[in-house]
Amino acid sequence: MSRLCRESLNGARAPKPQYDRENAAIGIVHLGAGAFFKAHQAVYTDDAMAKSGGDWGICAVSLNSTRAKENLAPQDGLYSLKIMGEQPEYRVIGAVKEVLAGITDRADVIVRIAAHTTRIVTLTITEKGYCLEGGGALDFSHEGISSDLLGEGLPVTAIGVLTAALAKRFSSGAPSITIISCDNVSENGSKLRRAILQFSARKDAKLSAWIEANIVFPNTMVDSITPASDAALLTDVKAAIGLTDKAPVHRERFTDWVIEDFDGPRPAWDLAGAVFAPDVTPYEQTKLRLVNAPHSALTYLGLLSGIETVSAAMEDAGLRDYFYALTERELIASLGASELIDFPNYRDRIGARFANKSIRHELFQIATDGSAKLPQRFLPPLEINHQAGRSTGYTALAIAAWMRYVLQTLRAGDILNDPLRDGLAEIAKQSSGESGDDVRALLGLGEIFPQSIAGNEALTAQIIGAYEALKTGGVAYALSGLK
Ligand code: CS2
Repeated sequence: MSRLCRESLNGARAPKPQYDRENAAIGIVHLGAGAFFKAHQAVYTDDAMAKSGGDWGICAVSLNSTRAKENLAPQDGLYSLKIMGEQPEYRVIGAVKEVLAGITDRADVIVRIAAHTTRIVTLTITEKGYCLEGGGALDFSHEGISSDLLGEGLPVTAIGVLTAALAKRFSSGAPSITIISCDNVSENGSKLRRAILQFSARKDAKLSAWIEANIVFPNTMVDSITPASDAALLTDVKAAIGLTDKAPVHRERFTDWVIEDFDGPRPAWDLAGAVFAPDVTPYEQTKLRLVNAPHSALTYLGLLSGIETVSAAMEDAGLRDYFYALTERELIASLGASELIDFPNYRDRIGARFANKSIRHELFQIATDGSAKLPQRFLPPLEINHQAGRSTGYTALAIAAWMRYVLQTLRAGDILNDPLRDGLAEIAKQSSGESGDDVRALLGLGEIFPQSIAGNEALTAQIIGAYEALKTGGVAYALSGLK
């Protein structure tokens, strides 16, 4: 069977790009060419070009792997999107016009971002890609950051690559560019801006002042459940569109994108359903607390119960009740009042999205990089509720479940994908295994837990209690202890 590509596109049995793809020039560079980008921002851009054209082709870059390029370049950037549901739908997305791999094409990536025709950079580099320390500032002790600062050879981190490209734009008098973080990090744009300003200040004070005055980093909220692509998806897509596609993605039908409004050229993303808002904070906080936090909580409790997917976790009566109680008593409670968002209704929609059996969303996937996700997801509600004298036991159990999962996995010699893996493995080896020792050792990781939590005896005792309950009686027992 032929492979999906420019020549075979007409024969695809699925809706195709509805714009003059051949003549749409590249106006966007995206860092982090993974499934989420392909299922979310690239689809909005595809729709925006279909509605109102424009030179908004995307150069998709994966900084640390060559896989996206290997799979997408032979397809001329084309790939299929499957919308999961009882009646799945397929379409071919054409917004990606060029694919680069940081490992082999680093100089080209910098040139592409610096090109005068590039007006937007978007990023999905995951939490750890920002190289931030616990307080949200740039971590200068990060290996990649310190080597990028030394400046021998081309930069390896996203922060280094962006700064190098901005330096070129500065010296060549390129028009303004907007840099849009699309990761699940609270105040993602502000944090990226701060990291780039801190980094560039150490390189070149004039460059840093120019970035500060000229480059905008809007905050955003992104949402759409996108399970990793698997072999079954490749088979489905082949049967549906009649062509081989080695780079398809699948996601739920629901999708959401709120972008802090900015001056500057952009695709008609609003016509594609995105919302430009003066302040993204309420949307972003609600999403992190009511989608991502319960996602991670169900993940660790689910994995400890031998459950594999989010929908299976929602079928377990104990975990389903826990989802509703955690969100109601602690996560919604921590958000305060809102005139913009109806929290219970929002939460109920999340409950339905999580329970959707047409989506096989592996808990193992969500467990990836737990140490970088946990501070975004669990710590703000824990602290806010603790200070307000409200319930914290449900969130404390989620943290204890992460601890238990991490140490159990490492002690069993199983795979743990985490940027702090080495430090965590050291704790797994050194700690006595007694609940108080395990929990205190993990709370001592300053990259994750601020002193306000690690040094708080009441919260520490609560997490130790939950950890002990998980250890001695398992998940059902720990859940039964929640009041
Ligand atoms: C998930 C997210 O893997 C994870 O950590 O919580 O990817 C989640 O599916 C998306 O943010 C939903 O928009």
